[in-house]
Amino acid sequence: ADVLADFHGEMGGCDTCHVSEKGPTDDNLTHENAQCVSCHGDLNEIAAGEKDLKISPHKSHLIGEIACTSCHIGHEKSVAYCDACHSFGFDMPFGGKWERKFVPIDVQKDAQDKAIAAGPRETTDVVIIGSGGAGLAAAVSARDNGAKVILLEKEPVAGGNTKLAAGGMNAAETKPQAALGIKDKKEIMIEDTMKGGRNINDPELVKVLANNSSDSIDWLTAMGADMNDVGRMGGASVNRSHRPTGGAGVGAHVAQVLWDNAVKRGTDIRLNSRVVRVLKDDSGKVTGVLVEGKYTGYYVIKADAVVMATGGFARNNDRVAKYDPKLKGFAATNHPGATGDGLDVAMQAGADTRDLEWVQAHPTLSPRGGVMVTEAVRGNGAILVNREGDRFVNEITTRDKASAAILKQKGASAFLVFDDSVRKSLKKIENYVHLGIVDEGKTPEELAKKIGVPGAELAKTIATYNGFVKSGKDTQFERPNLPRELGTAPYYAIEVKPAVHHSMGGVKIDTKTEVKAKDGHLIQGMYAAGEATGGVHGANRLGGNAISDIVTFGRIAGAEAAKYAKEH
Ligand code: FAD
Ligand code: MEZ
Repeated sequence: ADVLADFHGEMGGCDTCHVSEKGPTDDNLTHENAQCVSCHGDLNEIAAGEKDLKISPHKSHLIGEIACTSCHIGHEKSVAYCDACHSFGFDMPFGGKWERKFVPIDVQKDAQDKAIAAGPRETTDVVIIGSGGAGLAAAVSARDNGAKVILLEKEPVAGGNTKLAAGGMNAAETKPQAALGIKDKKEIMIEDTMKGGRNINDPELVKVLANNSSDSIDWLTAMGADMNDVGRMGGASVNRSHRPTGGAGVGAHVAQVLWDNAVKRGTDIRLNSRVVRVLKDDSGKVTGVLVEGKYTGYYVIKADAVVMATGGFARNNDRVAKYDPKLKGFAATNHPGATGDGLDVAMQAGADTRDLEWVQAHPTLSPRGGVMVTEAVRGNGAILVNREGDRFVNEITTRDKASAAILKQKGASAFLVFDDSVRKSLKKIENYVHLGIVDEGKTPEELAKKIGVPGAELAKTIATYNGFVKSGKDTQFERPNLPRELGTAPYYAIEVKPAVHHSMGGVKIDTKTEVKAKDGHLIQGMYAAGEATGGVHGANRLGGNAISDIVTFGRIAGAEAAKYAKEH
């Protein structure tokens, strides 16, 4: 047997897995996955039997109910989905190596035209494209505004980049800030965002972002989210980045809360379902979408309104390098679906775009683990040192500046150095320890030896930095937040280098998330939110502003699309 299907076929024939020999009846593979669980148990049961493994492949930060078939693929080589982002290299039965080629949206034009000619297979009020935070927030608010919703996701797992988000969600004048005595103003969030974006942001969208940010925190909290820890991100004047108590990762939590609430409200969520066209009538009004169901083929859904929540394209290096050749060949922090085919769909439907040339590198990807190390580690006190053992930058400057500074260092990488008090301040660090990407030493000198930097110099750098913390002023690099001295053993280091992280540009929208066409008119029935759009972040997004963006604009998009559907 070469693949799982052969093996199961030998045991009991096709109906071991399928209802009939015709194969899957839906793109979620609902029946097939239930068959896996009926014999093998569910993910939790399998993970419970893997206590001896350092990394259990059945335990993860993915959201929703993870389908067995996300990794164990019947008629092809099985591939561990985790290996798309991590460097685990799991050895799977009937397994292959992770690889994914970008497939253009119009690759099977004839089959697509045939499906369109056949007419709609079903009808709904609102179609939402993408199951990241923007899409799920839109689904919740569209349902709350009375719309029937189908949400389509091309990947076999939900959550997009949102489920990976780590450091926090920016919001000003919030209840958690007040409880911690943090004084902030929406106006300051607007100023910080415009300055970070080099003032090319759309100021009206920035106002919507900041002015709705505390309501978005309340909205999430009312649905069961814990956003009570507040820390600092690069380019922010005050602590305004909200995340779960103790500093756990924000994205998996927010995505799970939104998923649970979208499911609770009866959203029809379909995985393995790529939208390849937004359909319009002769007057230019949206009439629905053409879906490429991985197992059921092409079909049309008739809908009054469509929300593009398809995320960015940072994982598509050909596309990134087209807009910013300096980033050619760079690794990415993103999930494998961040390829930009949503953008192609929107452009094909006549949407205008802006700021596509602005692609952001995140300064701290761990080359050892393949994962991004959150800015919150620096926000909570870590310093960046080079191979000489010296600091070289204000660690919480904006990402463009921090990334450029790291790339100038020997080896084009650096070390995040922190102590046990920083580790204790941020739960997320436990994930990095678990992944085996953190080096440890009882003293700065012992740590230095492990990472190959001069011990006396590293000890001196830490002592000098601690002096700045004591005096409250960093006279070397003017780091504005100096949260704690690095004096509690053990000491830790993570090697880091920049990686492509965020596409600031995307579809042009107005403050109601209506999509603008090239000639400036609004495309009737078409809405967009989140990383698929341009204008909110200008030339450089501030850490923590994307989760704020997707919750606020996703919420608006869902409500506006539902309202439009009701009126048409
Ligand atoms: P996504 O969450 O990426 O979702 C888009 C979805 O659309 C994807 O699932 C994709 O597969 C799907 N899709 C695309 N095209 C199609 C199609 N044609 N048909 C069907 N489905 C399609 N921001 C912060 O503010 N704070 C943080 O702490 C933070 N940490 C981050 C950490 C990491 C590692 C990464 C990668 C990003 C982080 N960001 C953070 C950025 C933030 O997570 C993203 O910008 C944001 O989550 C994007 O949300 P979204 O809903 O717009 O897109
Ligand atoms: O906004 C982000 O991308 C972010 C805060 C990432 C991180 O470092 O955690």
